Amino acid sequence: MKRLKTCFLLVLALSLLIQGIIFAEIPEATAYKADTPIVIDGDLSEWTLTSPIVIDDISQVIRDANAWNGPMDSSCTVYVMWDEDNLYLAANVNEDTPFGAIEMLPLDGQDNFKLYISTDPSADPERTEYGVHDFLVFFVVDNQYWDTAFDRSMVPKENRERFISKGMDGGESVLAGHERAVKLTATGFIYEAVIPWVNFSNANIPVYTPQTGDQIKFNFAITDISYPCPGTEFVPQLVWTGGLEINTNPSLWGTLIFQ
Ligand SMILES: [Ca+2]
Ligand SMILES: [Ca+2]
Repeated sequence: MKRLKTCFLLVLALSLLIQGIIFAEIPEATAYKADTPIVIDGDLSEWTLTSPIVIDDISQVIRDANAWNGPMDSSCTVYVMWDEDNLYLAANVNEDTPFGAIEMLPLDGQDNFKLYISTDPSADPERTEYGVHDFLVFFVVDNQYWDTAFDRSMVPKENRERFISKGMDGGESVLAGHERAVKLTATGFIYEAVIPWVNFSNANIPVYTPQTGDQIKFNFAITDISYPCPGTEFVPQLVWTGGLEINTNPSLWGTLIFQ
C-alpha cells in the first residue's frame, strides 16, 4: 500500500512538473501604447523597449538548423507598440548577409519576417486551428520592394470569411498604409514599420481596435537566406516560440499583452 502511495505521489509530481514546463513554454510580451506618434525612420528613440521579444537561440531555429551559424548569422530582438489605428513593429536584427531576396524563390525561402497575429482577444488561446481572426503576414526584407503577403491557406474554409491569401506569389504590396524604414548597424540593421489595423479586416471582419489589457496570440519569425548564391538550398528560420507547427496551430504562439 505504501509503495502504491509513493508511486501515486511520484506520478502526481511528474505531471505537475510537465504541466509547469508546458505553461512556462508560452512566453509573453507587452505591446506598449504609443502616446507620441511613431515616426517610421529606423530610429527607435520614441519606442518603449522594455519588453523585448528575443529570437537568438539554437532552440528557436525551426528550419535548416545545420545552416545557422549563430546569432551573428541571423537573430533579432523585436518590439511591438500600438495605437487605435496602427500596429507598430520594430526589430534590431543581427545579420551578416542582409537583404537576401531572390525574386524566383518562394516568399518563405527569402529573407523575410513572418508576423503571426490574432486580432480577437476573446478567441480561445488553446485553439489548435486557425480562426477567422488569425493572420500570417509575410514581409520580404530586401530593402527595396518590401513585398508583403497574407497566407490564409491554413485557415479552414469556413473560418476565412472571404479573407483569402494575397500576394503569396511575390511581387505585391498587399498592406494599405504600411510604411517601413531601416537603418544599418555594425552587425545588421534596425527595422521600423507601421501596419494599420484596417489591413486585418474586410466586409465581413470588422477592424480590430485594441484596448489596454487585451491579450492576443502572437508570434514572429525571421528567415535568412545566405546571399549571394550558392546557399539557396538551406534557409534557416528562427521563431520566438513553438516549432513548425505554429503554421497550423495558434495555441503554440506566444501571448501579446496591450498596455
Ligand atoms: Ca522612429
Ligand atoms: Ca546571415
